[in-house]
Amino acid sequence: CRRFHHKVGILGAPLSRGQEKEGVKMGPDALRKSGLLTALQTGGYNLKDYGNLTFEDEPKDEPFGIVKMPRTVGKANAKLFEAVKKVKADGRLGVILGGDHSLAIGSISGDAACHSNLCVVWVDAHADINTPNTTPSGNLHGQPMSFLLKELKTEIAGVPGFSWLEPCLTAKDIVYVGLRDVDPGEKDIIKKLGIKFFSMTDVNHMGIQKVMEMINDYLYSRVKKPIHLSFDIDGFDPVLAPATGTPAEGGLTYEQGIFVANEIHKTGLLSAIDLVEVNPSLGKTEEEITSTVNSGRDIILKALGYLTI
Ligand code: 5AB
Ligand code: MN
Ligand code: MN
Ligand code: MN
Repeated sequence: CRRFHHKVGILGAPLSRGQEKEGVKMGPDALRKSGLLTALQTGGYNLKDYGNLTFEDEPKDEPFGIVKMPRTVGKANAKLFEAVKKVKADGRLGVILGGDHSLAIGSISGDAACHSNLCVVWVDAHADINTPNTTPSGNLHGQPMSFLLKELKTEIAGVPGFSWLEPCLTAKDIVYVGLRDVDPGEKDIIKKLGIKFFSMTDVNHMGIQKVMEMINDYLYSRVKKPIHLSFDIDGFDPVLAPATGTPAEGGLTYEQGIFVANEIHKTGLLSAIDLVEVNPSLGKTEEEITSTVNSGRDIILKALGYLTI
């Protein structure tokens, strides 16, 4: 595992059972068709396309409490975990195209298997830190963070499909950007664990530049740590990225999102990026789909330093 590389590995992860809307499994191909790979090739990146993983529904996948499709989501994440480990073992920066955000369980675990000191920047309208006990919806795309945190290990004990998983992060390794739709149970957890976050209110008050400076100081300025960027497209404002399952008003502008990605590129520490929750079938017009997909594509390109001088 090397820290600095312009070797990139693209991996499609059309997970969809972490939520209930049709179409999010088309995310990877929509991002591919946006010209992502050709841009990187012309940009001189050493690119390897690992293709799209395939996932199957587990038979008789009864809910665990109210948690839906646990075995299906667990097994898909185990597969993704192995695939991301392989990309990292090949010495490549991982680009994981989603798919719903439950894929962060496998993606971040796979990245952390290569980098024990991994830190995570999570850009999202939502905190995705519900536990099987606090989830209001039962959807696993609202819970990945609770499966990744060592502090919450007892909360996820016994969820079928996840016996392969060992939590790899601690609360101080993560920072949120863009929060604006956080459930009461999630607020309690964030407070109790002292997780660093910058809500949209914070972004609006201090500006995205100050936010990124503070993230830099907090996460990686003292000790250089590899960064996993988990970017939920609903971190963007729905005006820009409407084709997603759980849009929330008052999100990041295009320029703010691109600024975040560029700041992370500039650290030279990016290890992998997830681009999740793009759902082309939820665009009401062609323009809504294109705007959503191209915004996601541009985040990836900017995080990789494409066209950056
Ligand atoms: B996303 C909600 N908090 O748990 C829940 O899009 C929404 O990956 C989760 O951020 C949204 O169901 C999940 C109400
Ligand atoms: Mn979200
Ligand atoms: Mn999310
Ligand atoms: Mn570079």
